[in-house]
Amino acid sequence: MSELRVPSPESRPRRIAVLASGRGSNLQALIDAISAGTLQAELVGVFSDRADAGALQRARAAGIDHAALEPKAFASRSAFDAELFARIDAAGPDLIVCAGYMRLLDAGMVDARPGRMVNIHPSLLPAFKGLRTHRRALAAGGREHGASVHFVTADLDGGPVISQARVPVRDDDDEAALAARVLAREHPLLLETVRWLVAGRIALHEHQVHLDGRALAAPLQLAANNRFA
Ligand code: NHR
Ligand code: GAR
Repeated sequence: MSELRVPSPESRPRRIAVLASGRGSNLQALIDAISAGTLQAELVGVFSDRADAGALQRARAAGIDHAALEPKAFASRSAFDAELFARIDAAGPDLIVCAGYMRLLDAGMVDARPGRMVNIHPSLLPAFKGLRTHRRALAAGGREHGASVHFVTADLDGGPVISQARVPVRDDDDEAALAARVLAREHPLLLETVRWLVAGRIALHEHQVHLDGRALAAPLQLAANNRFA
């Protein structure tokens, strides 16, 4: 058993790096909360595998360091990730947030940063790991869908789940309508989860999520008032 402790203020994850491949609305939610003073953190870099990612434009507009790496310029996935993490490490983040990052990450790089990387995934994990989650949720015919924030481990979308937000699936939903309903809950879910990480209240110990030093029995659930119930 490792000793559980509340992190000292110095070890709290104040410096955040974001990985994003797409439009960057989750990144924007972080930017807006920091500038509104409702998230005590600093964005130290935004990194992408796509030079045309909207997330990079949002970083530029907010004055945040940003970089795109071109996968085709690297001989292998591990060479790409070695350069990516060299750039990330140079920014000195305490916490790395994957927000719509669409590329598998090297297991060794992830394992070397236990408890320091989180991902927001558009499903109620462990349901619908991987891609095209909204389409698959509709095809499965369930009445509920949502989003999860989990610690990133080498096990794709299989790391310990920290928190979830649920939405109903409606009879007339298509993929776009369902994705939009989930996305509207992703932003407050990501913000509240990052707030608790920054406050040092959530941590990963021995492959389990701990809240205030105790193992969580089930993921935190985001309520309608955007607080954890
Ligand atoms: N890497 C590791 N090691 N572990 C995780 O849990 C990860 C990860 C990298 C990304 C995000 C994840 C998601 O939220 C994520 C979690 C990409 C793929 C994928 O298959 C799957 C899951 C996720 C991200 N990517 C294809 C690939 O070959 C490319 C697909 C495309 O470009 O359209 O990298 O869903
Ligand atoms: C979000 O819905 C996020 O959950 C999802 O991509 C979208 C990114 O939106 N992530 C994945 O599918 C990871 N494979 P954004 O760029 O506007 O934040």
